[in-house]
Amino acid sequence: MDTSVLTTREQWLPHSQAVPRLSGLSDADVDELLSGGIGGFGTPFIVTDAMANWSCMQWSFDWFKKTYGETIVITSSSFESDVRMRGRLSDYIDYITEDGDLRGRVPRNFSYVGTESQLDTAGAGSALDGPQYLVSWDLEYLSGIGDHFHQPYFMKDRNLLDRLMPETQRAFFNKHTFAFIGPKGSLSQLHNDHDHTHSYLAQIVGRKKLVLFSPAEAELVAQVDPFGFTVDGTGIDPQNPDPDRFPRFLETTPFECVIERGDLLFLPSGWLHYAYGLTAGISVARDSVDRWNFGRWFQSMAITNLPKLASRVVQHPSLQRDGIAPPWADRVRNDPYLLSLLTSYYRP
Ligand SMILES: O=C(O)CCC(=O)C(=O)O
Ligand SMILES: [Fe+2]
Repeated sequence: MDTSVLTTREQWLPHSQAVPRLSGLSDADVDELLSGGIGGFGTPFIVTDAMANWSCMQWSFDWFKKTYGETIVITSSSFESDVRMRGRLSDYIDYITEDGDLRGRVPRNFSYVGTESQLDTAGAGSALDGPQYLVSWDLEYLSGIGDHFHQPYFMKDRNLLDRLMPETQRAFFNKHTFAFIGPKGSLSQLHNDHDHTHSYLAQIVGRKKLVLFSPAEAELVAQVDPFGFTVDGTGIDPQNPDPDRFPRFLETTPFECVIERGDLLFLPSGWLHYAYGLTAGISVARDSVDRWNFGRWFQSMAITNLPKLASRVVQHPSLQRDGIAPPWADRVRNDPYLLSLLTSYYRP
């Protein structure tokens, strides 16, 4: 394994470490990286020799415009925002490649999703706080595009999800095969991903800054639910940490990095991440499960997702319309009794 450490003066937090930049990873290296680290939750790492032969390296803003320009996309100021906008990808690409500060500006020909009254309750201001971001763009319905990027060489034979049939994957699992296309200043607030999968974020165009925290330190930098997931919008802002809300913040060991074209950042299961576009950019993400996160992933499937699934069912418009679901069914996701019952089966 070749190692080199990023030397960057773009460090935001006084006590952070650089994410190691690695290449030529062996199976034993990966076992070490995913099993040790802070609290036994592994160590994040950047791999510099994973993407060279992937055809997504040919992607550019122009290519997306030419190939999928007419596709309708939904954008928001971050994935926590309830206020969304929709319009054509080609108009969105024009918007993110404009010069200047995009805060408060929206793409040409885009319209709000939902009604005016929804906008009022969600607070239209939140849509305009940051630039519009095509975040977690699910590529499943764009035929063939997902074939442009893969499990990296060091995960190929370890990913247990690959052993399951594609049909099974689609039916039962949350998806995590996404593209992120955003402008300078695109923001994903501090969070960790669903289902305790490992995941990678691979940079194709542009530069992106990330700040990472181990799940072992999650409670020092965010509100965390009984299953170890961050509550949306409660995390620390690494660009402006608030010592009143996070008095023990300096006890943590944050990691910081900048990823650029050809860098693949690997995030072990549960690691908290904050992502900020230093330039307009394109990234892709895919998830994985191996022996080091299988237990936590399985618990997510078997326990955490039950109330989520149940509430999706009862919120389905056809049941709502006919008044079939009883009023309590709507609350199942947040029901304290159900939650305590489920958490009693949960072993972090
Ligand atoms: O790139 C971003 O803005 C966020 C990426 C992310 O949250 C993920 O890949 O899970
Ligand atoms: Fe994420």
